Amino acid sequence: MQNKLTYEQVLEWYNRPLLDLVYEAATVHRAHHDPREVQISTLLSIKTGGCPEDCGYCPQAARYHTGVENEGMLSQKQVEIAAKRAKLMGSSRLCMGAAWRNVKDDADFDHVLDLVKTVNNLDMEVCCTLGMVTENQAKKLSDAGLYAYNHNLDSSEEYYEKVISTRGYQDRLDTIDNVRKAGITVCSGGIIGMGESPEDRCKMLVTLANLTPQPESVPINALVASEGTPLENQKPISIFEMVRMVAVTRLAMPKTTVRLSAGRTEMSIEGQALCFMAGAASIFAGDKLLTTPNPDIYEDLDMFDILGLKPTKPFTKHDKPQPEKTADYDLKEKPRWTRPGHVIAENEAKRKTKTTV
Ligand code: SAM
Ligand code: DTB
Ligand code: SF4
Repeated sequence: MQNKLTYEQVLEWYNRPLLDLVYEAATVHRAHHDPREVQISTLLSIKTGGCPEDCGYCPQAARYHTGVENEGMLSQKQVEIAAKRAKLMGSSRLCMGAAWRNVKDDADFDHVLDLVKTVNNLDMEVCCTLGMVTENQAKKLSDAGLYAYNHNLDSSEEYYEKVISTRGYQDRLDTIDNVRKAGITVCSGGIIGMGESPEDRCKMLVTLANLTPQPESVPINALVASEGTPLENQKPISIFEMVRMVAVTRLAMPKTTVRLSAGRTEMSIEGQALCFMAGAASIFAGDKLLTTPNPDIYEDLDMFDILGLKPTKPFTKHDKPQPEKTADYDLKEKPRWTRPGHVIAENEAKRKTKTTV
């Protein structure tokens, strides 16, 4: 049984002098991971824009005026080409994202299941991030060969409701539980720089660290302040906040793969090097994240050369899933996702701008 991590402990780590914290985190990192390896995940948006949710940070929310259009789903051929290119460039994982609130049992989901099979057949780890999923849907993804599911808590429970009104924190936790029950590895992390306090960041890490087992990967994103979203004017976080967050995540979840995620276009190689020293062991690569820019893959490969890093091979930590068909999907299942619907003034203000234009 895993010991419960306390908020006090996490806050104490968070407030340590930076170099003491990095030294401690690097020591823990080297006890559990090969410090020369960094895993590369390539992101691919398979369904962009038009999302019904009101996430204050997201350029894909249909209600804000962000310039991201509602597009159709990528075809199997498009995904296969993107996956092969990513693999050639050193990616061990393809992470497919859809701008959905939750998965529905429809033809689009059947298409996603085919995409999962296609990428798994290329001997890459397949990750999806599709919004909330029920236990049956998670089982179907698992049976198709899904390796990981990304579903971020994004912040503390208290701060979450200041940023999103269309879904609740418990729905996120329930989805993670469904993913876990289906035997898929869990990828869950958050965003810093949304106006949350250090205490909120620590609370989110306590919640993640007290999941049993802990998530296999934790992405730490710096907010990409996108024009038209309620958070468009947020001040960028400093690299030292990112390093601190990575280091505390490393201490809170020693075996987890900490992923240096959105925000790398604003970071120097020196800054990213400090993050790798503090325990980051993965990046999102590809010239785009989902809709916003990311460093060029050749620049990333140069960075790997300079720092003496090598990309992790696929299935280093867990075996390749073998697609199978389980007969026991409970078709009577009815998802009950919540819609808190409280008013967030900043989100409403951005929506009004859109409708009056
Ligand atoms: N719609 C699904 C959902 O929300 O779970 C999956 C896609 S959603 C874009 C996945 C994650 O992207 C979010 O949970 C959030 O952490 C991250 N994200 C979205 N917009 C971001 C931004 N502007 N800056 C940093 N991270 C962002
Ligand atoms: C995660 O934690 N970060 C990625 C991935 N999981 C899906 C997404 C970042 C999105 C940044 C905004 C955009 O490009 O639209
Ligand atoms: Fe939709 Fe996900 Fe963006 Fe929220 S974060 S608006 S759910 S795509």
